[in-house]
Amino acid sequence: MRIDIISVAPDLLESPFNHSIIKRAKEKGLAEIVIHDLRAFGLGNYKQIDDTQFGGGAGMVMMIEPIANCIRKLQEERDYDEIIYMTPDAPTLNQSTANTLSLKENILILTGHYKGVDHRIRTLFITKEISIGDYVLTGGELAAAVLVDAVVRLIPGVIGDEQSALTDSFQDNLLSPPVYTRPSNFEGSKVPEILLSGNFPKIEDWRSDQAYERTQQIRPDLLK
Ligand code: 6GU
Repeated sequence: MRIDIISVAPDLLESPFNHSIIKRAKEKGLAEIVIHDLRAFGLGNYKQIDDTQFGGGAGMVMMIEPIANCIRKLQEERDYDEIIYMTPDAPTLNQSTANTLSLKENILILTGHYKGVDHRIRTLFITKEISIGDYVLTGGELAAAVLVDAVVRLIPGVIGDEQSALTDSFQDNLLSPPVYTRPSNFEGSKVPEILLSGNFPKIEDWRSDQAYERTQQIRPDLLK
């Protein structure tokens, strides 16, 4: 999978993509992530990328031309399956969206700053808009890092243990059951007996029950 990201703060994206799973995915050639500095497409001597908004109001708006020029240049190289705009006023990211995106070949992600982008970018170029939750971040970079992490780890071959991505919380709309490792008794606090029983069908039943109970308690909205 190839992921291009357009950003006004490319530095913010260096570290998250050079660690652990994403780093491994890049090294194995399973994911290629390229960051593009929008400033390079800024207008005039000052490389302007934002301006005051029509109709008045506080806050700067990202201009249409630098973004349009950047997107069009990237489109000369490849066709994108999705052009995604990261913004809080959008549907919230969930596991199902991550699963769908992990099957794509080419994704372009635009990260916003300030008051956001000129709305015509959204109507003319963007095919999908994603928020990562009901709170406001300074910019879309950290949100893009969250999206890329959620997607890249699902690409077949990225996680060694294929099973583990499938048994994550949310893959079946349930939270994960509790997990334990040694010691089986820590200062009198014991691991549930069933997990030491060796009775694997019963252990699976127990895990399912726990997943359902925890979801009921912590995130009843997931059960609907
Ligand atoms: Cl995608 N961007 C920003 N700036 N804030 C957010 C967000 C995105 N998702 C939640 N908050």
